[in-house]
Amino acid sequence: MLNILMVGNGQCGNRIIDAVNKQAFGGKTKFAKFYSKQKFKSRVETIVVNTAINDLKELKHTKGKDRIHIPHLHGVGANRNVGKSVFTENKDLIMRQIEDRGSFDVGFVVTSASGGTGSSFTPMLIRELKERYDFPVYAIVVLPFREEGTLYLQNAAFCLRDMRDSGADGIILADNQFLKQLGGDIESAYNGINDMIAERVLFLLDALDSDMMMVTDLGDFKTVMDGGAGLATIGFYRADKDVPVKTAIQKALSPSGLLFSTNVYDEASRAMIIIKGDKSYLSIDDISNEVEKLSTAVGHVFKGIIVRNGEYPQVLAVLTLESASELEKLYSIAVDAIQYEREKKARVEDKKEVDKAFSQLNGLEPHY
Ligand SMILES: Nc1nc2c(ncn2[C@@H]2O[C@H](COP(=O)(O)OP(=O)(O)OP(=O)(O)O)[C@@H](O)[C@H]2O)c(=O)[nH]1
Ligand SMILES: [Mg+2]
Repeated sequence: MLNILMVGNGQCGNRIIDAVNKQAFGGKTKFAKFYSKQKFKSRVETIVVNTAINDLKELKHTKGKDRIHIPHLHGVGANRNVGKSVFTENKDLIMRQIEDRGSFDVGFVVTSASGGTGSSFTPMLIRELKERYDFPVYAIVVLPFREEGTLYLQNAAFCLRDMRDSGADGIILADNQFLKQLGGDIESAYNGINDMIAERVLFLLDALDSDMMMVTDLGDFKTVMDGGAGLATIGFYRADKDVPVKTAIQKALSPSGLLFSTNVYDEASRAMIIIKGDKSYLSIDDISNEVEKLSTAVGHVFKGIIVRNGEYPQVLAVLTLESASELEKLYSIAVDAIQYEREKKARVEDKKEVDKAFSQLNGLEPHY
């Protein structure tokens, strides 16, 4: 049995953990968390942290004891500098909550890259965890819609750099912009994306702690995550009808299955593919052929197989990336955004001229 820590920071991180709890408690209603047990084989501790009380209140499937409110009522307004100092002031409170929950084999910390709270807390929290404990810690990071504005773009760029410097054992990317294809209004797009991430995380946890026909375990996961440039993403496909396993694997690796835009055959560096389903779908030859195609392009591919009687095939692919051209594009627009903000600040400094105009009134009173 594995001991797994999952922390979600800021609104986006909180909501994704809430989606994990929703699926883990099998929760159709918000009361499921009180009556049912999480459907994990592992011991999974979920914790959500936020500076905005309203973001925490809005959660439905996460127990009250798992919600940590850092006094700073309305968030930090996308200001990562404020976020960093609020984290430092409240570090002991957060670390105590984690310490109280015993020991862990692996940790995941979830956040958006572009807000203020989660994007500043997460690299600092990972650094603390790495200093105190020796379990691997992975970040799951959500990238912004590109049209969300200059502050979010610059935050995303600096957050990812801090994340790299934090000692995180890997960064799993999910991209709102790429996943926008799901359509719908913003609220349902968020929920759809959060559910996608939650479903993949739950599948991964199941696979790391399963008696598989052919085993992949935490050790393999670590090796996969060690490959590449410290960045990774996840692909997934769940068939809802009779689909050959070969097709299911291809779909998991195609853009419609991935959380981040990449051509896996060009950019992936190592991979782990886990196939779950009824025995009738698990032809070793078909699976091996498909996996071989990927390993020819990528190098090493771990494969795992889980038998689930009566289930259509499901495929999860964890892929570390050697390069990420989509991220390079994001950085180039982020640099423009940073320059834009800097120039604006300079212009505002000039506007201090306005103060000079007002100062002409010094010592004068209105006369009527
Ligand atoms: N996928 C997804 N993205 C979200 C969600 N909520 C917010 N985001 C994205 O997250 C970014 C904003 O970050 P938040 O997580 O809201 O910010 P925060 O960490 O709470 O920080 P502050 O509110 O600034 O204190 C934007 O890019 C949003 O598009 C969500 O539920 N799902
Ligand atoms: Mg917030």
